[in-house]
Amino acid sequence: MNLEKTSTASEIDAKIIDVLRHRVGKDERAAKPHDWYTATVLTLRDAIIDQWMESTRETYEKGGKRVYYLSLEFLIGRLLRDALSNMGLTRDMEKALREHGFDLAALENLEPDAALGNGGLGRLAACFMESLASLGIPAYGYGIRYVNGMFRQRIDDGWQVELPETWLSHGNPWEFDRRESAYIIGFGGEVVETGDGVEWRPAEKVEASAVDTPVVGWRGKRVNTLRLWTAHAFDPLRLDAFNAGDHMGAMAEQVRADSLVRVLYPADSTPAGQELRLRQEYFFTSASIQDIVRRHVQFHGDIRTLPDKAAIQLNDTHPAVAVAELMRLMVDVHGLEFNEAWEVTKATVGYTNHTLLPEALESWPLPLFERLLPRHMQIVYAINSRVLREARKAGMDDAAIAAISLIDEGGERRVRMANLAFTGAHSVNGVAALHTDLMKTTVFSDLHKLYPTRINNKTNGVTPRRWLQQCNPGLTSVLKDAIGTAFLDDAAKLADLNALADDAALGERIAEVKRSNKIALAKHIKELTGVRLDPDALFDVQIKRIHEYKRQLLNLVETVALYDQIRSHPERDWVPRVKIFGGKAASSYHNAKLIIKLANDIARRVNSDPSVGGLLKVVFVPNYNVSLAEKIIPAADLSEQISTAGMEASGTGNMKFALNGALTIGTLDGANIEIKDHVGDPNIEIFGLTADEVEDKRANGYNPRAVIESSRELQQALAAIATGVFSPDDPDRYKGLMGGIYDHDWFMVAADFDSYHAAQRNIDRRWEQQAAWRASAIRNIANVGWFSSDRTIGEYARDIWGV
Ligand code: 4GP
Repeated sequence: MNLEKTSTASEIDAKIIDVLRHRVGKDERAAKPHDWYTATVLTLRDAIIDQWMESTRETYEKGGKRVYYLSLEFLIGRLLRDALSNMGLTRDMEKALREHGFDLAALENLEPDAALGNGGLGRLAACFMESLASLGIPAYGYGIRYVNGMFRQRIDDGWQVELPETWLSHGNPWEFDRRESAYIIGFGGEVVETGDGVEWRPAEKVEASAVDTPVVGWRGKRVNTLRLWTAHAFDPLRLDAFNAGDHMGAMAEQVRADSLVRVLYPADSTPAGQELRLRQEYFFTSASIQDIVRRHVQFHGDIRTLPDKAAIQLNDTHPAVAVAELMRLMVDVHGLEFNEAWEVTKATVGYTNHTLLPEALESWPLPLFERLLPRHMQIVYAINSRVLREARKAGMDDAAIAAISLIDEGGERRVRMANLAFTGAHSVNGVAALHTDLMKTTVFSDLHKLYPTRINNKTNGVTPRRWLQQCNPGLTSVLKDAIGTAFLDDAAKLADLNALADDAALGERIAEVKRSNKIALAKHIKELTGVRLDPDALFDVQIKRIHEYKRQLLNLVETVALYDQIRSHPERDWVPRVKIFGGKAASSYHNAKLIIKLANDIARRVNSDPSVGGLLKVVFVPNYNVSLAEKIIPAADLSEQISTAGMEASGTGNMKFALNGALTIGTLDGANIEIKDHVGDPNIEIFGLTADEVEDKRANGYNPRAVIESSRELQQALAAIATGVFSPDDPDRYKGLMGGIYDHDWFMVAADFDSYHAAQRNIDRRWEQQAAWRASAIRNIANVGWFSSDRTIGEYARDIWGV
């Protein structure tokens, strides 16, 4: 039945009961809340499937081009609310469940948060999947179905503790196991010359099989597929060994297969960890490319027409081995000439870069790559020789050639995945204007000279369905009253709010919504941490991965300075502030973990100090994830986007906050620059060095010690932290961390401190003028419609994919 067109609450009601009985196996009386949750998802899923099949049939009939988005991360979070709302079934489902005494919101909370990603890159992939479906573009997302995904963060005595996330422990009603869609993935072995070509004979094989999740677009227009691969051993149980008493050894092959799909980011501090990561990358990439090639050959016959029917987008370099894998299949299996295959590959593949941090640019030790993927190594060499000949012909010198080479020859030889992706793609894009410019002048400068038309910009975006409509229903309804419903289908229409920015009544209503979101968040934080927050205080939020370049430390040092000032001058009219932090630190990143501990140490001290009189509260919210972001962002007044200029590729949290009416305090970095251009200077608080100034300081000598000594506030705050004011149990805990700021301060914390501190006081002054603050909040909402991922995907479709 097509629920979308014909449903009523009573039809849904009948359907749920039927599903509960026949698919969950419970009657109404015996069913537990979790059974109701499962029945709700399955009922909705049935409605989605009808659309799904229609979408698929249509694409096959039209013979249209498909987009394939390869990503090691899809940070999709919970799906129920998203799917219900996009199908237009929220009301009816609510009503049907109420008949049985269930609250939809409570059932939604039973859904585990699918944390199949780390941060921005993974969440972007999830927003893109939703926008692709909303724009009616046929697309597959390809990734790994991690059993445990991103770790769950617990805070023990202020320290991060990593635990496995068991999101699949109750099963996953969204997914379809497609055991018939399976491919063999080889590792190792040798390459042999046969009469007519070469043959790779892998020493080891595992099977990749597909698990599909439907992704439904806005208004149920189109349903696409998120296809995640899981791994199976060919010989899961060696019965002879088992019967001989080797119970563990008998299952070794299955354990090995399982380890491929166990966690996102196995710690790569050991060679075994590194090898596992490369195996994961090849595993999912090979399965995806085999699937794409199989589909193409089956329906269109000739592999040479692949670029007409398929656009493969590499989300960062994790799937970069796709270039070599596609070449391998075309040359070794489909018999194309190398040159012809190379042209087909380039015409099909696009690559998106998400970071310029040198340590994040993937490269693999050559011996490891060659041992695991001997045929791909040959292909990489063959590509390299073509590329380097072109460079030579273009008159490039040795230094440029060394930079362009797919093999890094400085020190231990390594295979550079970014160079492989760059050379094997017709399009290489950055994710914000500044980032794209920096790609051309820094890491890819020589490749850019050789292929000057390849780099292009696609500024990131976020889906307004999840990041406005669903996470902030209160605001959405006020906006509908104010400007009608057109913005629901086209976020650019939010601009109609500009005419109402100074409308006091609208400002009032939006402020009321914000206040009730803050009350809800305060309640949640109280449950999670025991800390009580005043909803009338300014909620100042920094939520994102913990990383030195994102400068949570700058925020914390400034918090300490503020704490000192409040205590020294209690008579001044301080604006009550709540400082909210959240984020995970990579398990082997020592300083990031120490920053989490520092946030918690500062929180403990400040929150229990009667002399601040409730003017300042600090809280670190544990286990930051998509669901938590959905609660925090609608409740934020101030959005902290304070990375060292030139280091944050784009940021996407910055867009979500502005869309929900928070003001940004930020540096001229990543997409902050474009946000400033859209919302206007008076509606954003910019501070600090520019990217050029940072580069200049780094190049021409920068003396942080002198800077610190000239800033009384900074000096005292650093000294307090360094001497153990916040860590009396271990006074030296932060000595090294603070020493780093004195000695080199790579991230320019000292250089930007005074400017940041002054900007924060400007924020206080603005907050005191509530009418003006509200008008600024409205102007933020009105002018960030451009940062919808629909706009971004529209640009990819037009400029890169040709769909
Ligand atoms: C992130 C970037 O750090 C962030 O600036 C950007 O908004 C996001 O990608 C999406 O483009 N990078 C990663 C990563 O998440 O793992 O490199």
